[in-house]
Amino acid sequence: MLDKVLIANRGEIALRILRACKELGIKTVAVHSTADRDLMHVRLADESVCIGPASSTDSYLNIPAIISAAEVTDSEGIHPGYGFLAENADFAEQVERCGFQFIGPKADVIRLMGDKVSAIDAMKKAGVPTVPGSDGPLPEDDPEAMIKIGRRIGFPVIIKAAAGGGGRGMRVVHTEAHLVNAVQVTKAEAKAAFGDDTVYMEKFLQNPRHVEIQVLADGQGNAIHLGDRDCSLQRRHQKVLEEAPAPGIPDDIRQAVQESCVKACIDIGYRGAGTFEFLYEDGGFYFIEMNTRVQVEHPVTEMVTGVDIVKEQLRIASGLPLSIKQEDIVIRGHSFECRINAEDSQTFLPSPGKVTHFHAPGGLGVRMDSHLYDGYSVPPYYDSLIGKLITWGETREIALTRMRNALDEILIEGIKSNVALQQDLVRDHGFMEGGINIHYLEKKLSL
Ligand code: MV4
Repeated sequence: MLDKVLIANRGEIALRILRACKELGIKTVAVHSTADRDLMHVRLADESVCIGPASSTDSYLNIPAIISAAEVTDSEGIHPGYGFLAENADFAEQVERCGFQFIGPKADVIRLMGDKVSAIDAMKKAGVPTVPGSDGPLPEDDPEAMIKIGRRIGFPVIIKAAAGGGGRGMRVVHTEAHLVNAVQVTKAEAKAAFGDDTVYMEKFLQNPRHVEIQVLADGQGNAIHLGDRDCSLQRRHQKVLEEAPAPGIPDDIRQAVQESCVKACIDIGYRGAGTFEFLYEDGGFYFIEMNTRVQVEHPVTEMVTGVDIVKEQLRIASGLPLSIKQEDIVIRGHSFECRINAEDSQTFLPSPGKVTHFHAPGGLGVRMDSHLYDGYSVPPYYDSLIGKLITWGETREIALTRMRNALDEILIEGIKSNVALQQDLVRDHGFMEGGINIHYLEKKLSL
């Protein structure tokens, strides 16, 4: 097992990683910005190093500072969490070149999945179902060829930047007449945002759900899936409320796509925890992207499988084989996660400041992953996630009832939060029924 791990992140996920390390007897190093001295995991870590000023660019994205901190503390591994450098292939490469274990896949696999065109190509080859599309980058300066591809796919289509992902750098095109200009604009935006103007085309699915599949692979020939999650309830590409399993998907369709993901893990030589993102529409799964990191919503999968995903990441990075086999994975019950943000429930504007009082809900089937404590000040420099409230129940109804009650029990004083929005969502009849699509929340909010 790794002896000492540096946690290259902050907030709730840094605390989550610290807890997993402690359970495995791994020593911990917290790195933090000057604005984050008072973070809960910094207090609890065996050692801590200040790596720079408040701005993420100078601290949590500062590769030399993080690697130096690993060096001076004699850390063996680096856990990137999510966001920041988690899917930065250059970071993973430098970490390993400097002799540390990157807790995630190999740099070339991160790079392969970071380029959405090569990711889709690899998935097609592995038998993962993909969206009908251009099967590669769109040809340069060839309007004729472009229109031909558009006609074959059928309008509406969507133009996406190969270097994009997570909703950045895409544009929907409804008719042939707008295609060439839309491609030109998307390319220019992609060049400016990512330094790469490669774009590709897909059929635009109008009312899909966002369903993703969690996998674990040890890089020693073993790969398993931990079932699926539905993350359709989102606003501006920010997930708000997630659940596992995705409700109302036929067993045969679910099983086929899950097995295709496991095969893809073997084919690409995957190592670590990963997520296959799909659009699900009219009984069909369509791969769009793969995330090569632990995700914010991983707890709902942990609740229905009993598998500690972060501990598995640490085991895998230590060179150990997966601790569980596919046959051991049984999806039991149902789980929800409400993201708790320091923001105004109506305007969605961030609300940093001092938390004068915090009370986390509890009880059977209730979990709160949060770094908050009485007197903690939420800094204004980072994302506004201050916690995740997770519930489990034998049935979807019980898990949802527990969520309603837990949300009513939460106490966050001194700053604004989105608890009121979550309280509304868990009583929304469309959501309660299950199977809402990616447009549901934005439509509800515009009413
Ligand atoms: C799509 C799509 C419809 N058709 N691709 C947005 C985020 C990025 N991961 C992919 N996204 C989409 N790709 C095709 N071919 C609709 C979206 C999309 C979306 C996807 C998942 C969750 C929320 C979304 C909100 C708007 C658009």
